[in-house]
Amino acid sequence: MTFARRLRDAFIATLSLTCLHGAFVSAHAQESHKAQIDALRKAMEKYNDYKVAVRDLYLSTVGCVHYSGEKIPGSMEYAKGAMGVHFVNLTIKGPPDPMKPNVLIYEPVGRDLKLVAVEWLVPLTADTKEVPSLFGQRFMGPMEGHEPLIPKEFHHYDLHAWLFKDNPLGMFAPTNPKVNCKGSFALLESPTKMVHGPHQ
Ligand SMILES: [Cu+2]
Repeated sequence: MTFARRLRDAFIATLSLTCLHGAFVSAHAQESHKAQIDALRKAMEKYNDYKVAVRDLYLSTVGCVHYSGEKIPGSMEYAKGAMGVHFVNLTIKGPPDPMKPNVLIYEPVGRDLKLVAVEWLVPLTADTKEVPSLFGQRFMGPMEGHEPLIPKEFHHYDLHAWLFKDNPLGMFAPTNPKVNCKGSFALLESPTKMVHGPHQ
């Protein structure tokens, strides 16, 4: 075997070991995210009764938010679908806690509300150095507040997790085409404007 060939083989062996290591690390990360998501789902189950949520200071913003799927330059891209009724807890502060989302999302079903997702809403401040992330998912944004329920000046990042209803667009997609706002006080929102944040 020539030296060049040995060198090449050694290089390939190192490369494949590195790739294997990378795959192992990401599989491991996914496993631990899965365990964490399962624990979160268990902890949030009690909020399927929205009265329990209200008593814990998750307060309803009333409107069931949905998007038409229309794309507007400079605005967030939301696939056609609903984001549901948001219950926001303003007493939860600080960096996003994977076990304590500050928003619960309900789907109106008949005269009831069913818990379908949770969300982390993180304000953009002068101290924000990087895009927040949880479970290996980067938050969306920064964007303006979602008018008319949240003032435009509330620049923020957010991440949704559809823990209790399958989302064909993915567990962390912002809208869910399987959720609907029929029969409730519905708000058709046009996508929020994107704003500038730290370098991404
Ligand atoms: Cu948002």
